[in-house]
Amino acid sequence: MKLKRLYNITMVCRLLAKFVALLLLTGCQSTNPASIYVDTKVEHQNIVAWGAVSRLWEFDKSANKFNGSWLKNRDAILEKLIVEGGITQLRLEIRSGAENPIDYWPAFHAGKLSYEEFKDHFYEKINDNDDPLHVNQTGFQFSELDYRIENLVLPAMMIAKRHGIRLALNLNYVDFRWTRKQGTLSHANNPDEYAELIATAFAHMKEKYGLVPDELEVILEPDNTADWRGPQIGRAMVATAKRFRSDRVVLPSMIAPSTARASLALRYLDGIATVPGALPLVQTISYHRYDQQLSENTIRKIGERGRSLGKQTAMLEHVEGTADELIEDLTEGNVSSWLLWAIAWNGAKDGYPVIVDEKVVGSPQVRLSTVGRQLALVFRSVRPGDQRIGANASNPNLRSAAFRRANGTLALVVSASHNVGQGLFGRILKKLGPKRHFRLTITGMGNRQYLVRSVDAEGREGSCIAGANDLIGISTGTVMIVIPLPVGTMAPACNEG
Ligand SMILES: [Ca+2]
Ligand SMILES: [Ca+2]
Repeated sequence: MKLKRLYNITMVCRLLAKFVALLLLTGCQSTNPASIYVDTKVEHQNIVAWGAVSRLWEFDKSANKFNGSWLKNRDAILEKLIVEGGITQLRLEIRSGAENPIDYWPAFHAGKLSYEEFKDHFYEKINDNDDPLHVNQTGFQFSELDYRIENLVLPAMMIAKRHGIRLALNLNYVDFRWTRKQGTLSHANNPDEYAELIATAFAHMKEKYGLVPDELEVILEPDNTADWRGPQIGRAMVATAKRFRSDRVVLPSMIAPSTARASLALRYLDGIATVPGALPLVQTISYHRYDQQLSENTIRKIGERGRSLGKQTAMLEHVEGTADELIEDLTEGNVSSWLLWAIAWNGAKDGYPVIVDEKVVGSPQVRLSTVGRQLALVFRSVRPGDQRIGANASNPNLRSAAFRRANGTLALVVSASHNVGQGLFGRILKKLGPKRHFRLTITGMGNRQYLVRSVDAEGREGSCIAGANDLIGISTGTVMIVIPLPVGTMAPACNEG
């Protein structure tokens, strides 16, 4: 009882503190201009990829069946995602149930199997035979993988190529514990069997499409699986490296541990490190952002570990991700790659960068959502190979990240956040909290003029020109990018003096 009372008091105090924070947010208007200093002498990570997952709304959960209605708008969606949205990599998933003598995809695709019935077999693993070194081709099913390659990956690569963009590919193994049927084989506890499945999938993709994934994300969200923990991941990586070597196949970059909760990533990495030879195989330390309460400290520690081990880091999934989070991951987590999750939805949906609007029959509108446009400011201006450099903001509500780009020019990303903490209350405050208006000056980028492009919380786009010492305005929820002014650019001056 006493404990409960104490808990209640703590909760009341917390709520009061948040109420005070809200009052402060309401009452305070920033009067003193903030400043952001770009430090070109400080050099950080190189960018590797901005990603999305190769899926649309083929799994129609509400109608409980396959839905191919996105196919007619597919090219417009992919063009929007890659050319306007700035995506440079697709994640292609292979589920553990691909090792199964029965191919359930054709029946689901033909409408003869419901989504729920199909889903039952997602992670139903049945061994092809009792020898991981001898592949029984009839024991592996790649028809769903082929469908995604033919209908999403290859068309996306063609569109990207047409625009001079190289689209990278990440193959990601998935083995969730959510479904009832788990089969009779554990890839987690039989590393050579895992290696056989991955090697067989790679060989299949190479042979049928000439496609070689750039990266292997070893296991998606091991904390959401029955058997995958750090040591299992480590053993699977060592077995895969050995298998690829003996098959004389080039080993892709390996990414792990991709925990759903960022706060578990380093514990899983420690588990991987207990397996001899495993840690050197981890090229990128990855995490997702599905923690109930996620502190900046958690992200910072991942960044620090990456630095101390000389490895890249990556934030590879958060459906509700924002540009503000992206900047936190880039600066605190030092990430080289970042992924929201979805591509598009038939109508507006939180977290989906592309919206397909079919309200006008026969004339579908395909456009970027607000979050899609805010992220695109970063994704299109900062490309793979570009390097993050130093940037410091004098106000903690202004997040910033600066980059030196391939052509030698700089780019500075700024986001104005409520900075009201994490959790449900923080999210509500971020959504409903009153707007604050900041004024800022930028120094360190050189003494010249800049183009300032912005997308505010409501999705309104702005574009103006600022000199090195001019005051620039930014409101909470707005993301902006500051780049050297291309010659001949026409835009109004940023008048905030
Ligand atoms: Ca097998
Ligand atoms: Ca076998």
